[in-house]
Amino acid sequence: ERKRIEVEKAKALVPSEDLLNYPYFSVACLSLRESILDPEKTGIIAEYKRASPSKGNINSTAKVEDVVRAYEEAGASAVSVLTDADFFKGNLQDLSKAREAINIPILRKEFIVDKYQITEAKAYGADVILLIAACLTREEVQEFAAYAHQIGLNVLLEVHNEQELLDNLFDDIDAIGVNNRNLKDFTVDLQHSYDLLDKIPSEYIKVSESGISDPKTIKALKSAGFQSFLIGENFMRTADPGKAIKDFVR
Ligand code: IGP
Repeated sequence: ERKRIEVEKAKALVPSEDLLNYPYFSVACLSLRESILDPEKTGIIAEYKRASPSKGNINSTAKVEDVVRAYEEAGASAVSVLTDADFFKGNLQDLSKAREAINIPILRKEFIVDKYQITEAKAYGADVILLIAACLTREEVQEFAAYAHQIGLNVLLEVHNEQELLDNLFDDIDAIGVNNRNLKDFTVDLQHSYDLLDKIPSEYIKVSESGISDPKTIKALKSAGFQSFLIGENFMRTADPGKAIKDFVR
């Protein structure tokens, strides 16, 4: 896979022992659970996303530090920063820029296939990593989640169907996100969230991901039992994503 080649190149450039000496590596992470359950906040995980494979360019001008600051001001519980370059035009510097700008948890949104990327996430200032069940074996999910916890990171597991969910209910997972978007054909259906909701054990924070474009949808998801909502494109496709989230939560 292209991601594995990319990771081998990164390792050759910066060995993982070096990442352990990066300043952010020794900074304690913020708790995703606490921030999502904070009644002063909205439960929204707001995403900084320049482009996507399904939509192409979404926003190539808004600066990461400005956008995440506005997200925080509007009451986002956390922000998500894409670091994948090929599909999403993101990078690791965006993660560090976000870290300098805000004080709420930051999710490194990435296709994680190697422990090295978890060390890297922490070294560049992330508080949370994403593990996508569809990209990993259950042994990998278990091992990666344990390692993330060991170095202080929070873990969000992403699932798209019941099998992926039931296969991966490990202790070292903090939150479970149901991706409403099918990663193979990019179709979006909120019904995935409703179908899986009751199968998520209560100890996990429940997140509904993708395709949310309306405050009414959040209301409905919330009363059904979701505590958190991952939203990117709806904010990023406007000229001013910071204004978009403020209008959305008003
Ligand atoms: C955000 P949207 O439809 O609001 O832009 O979706 C987020 O859920 C989406 O970017 C996402 C994603 C992913 C991206 C969910 N899972 C995995 C890359 C990889």
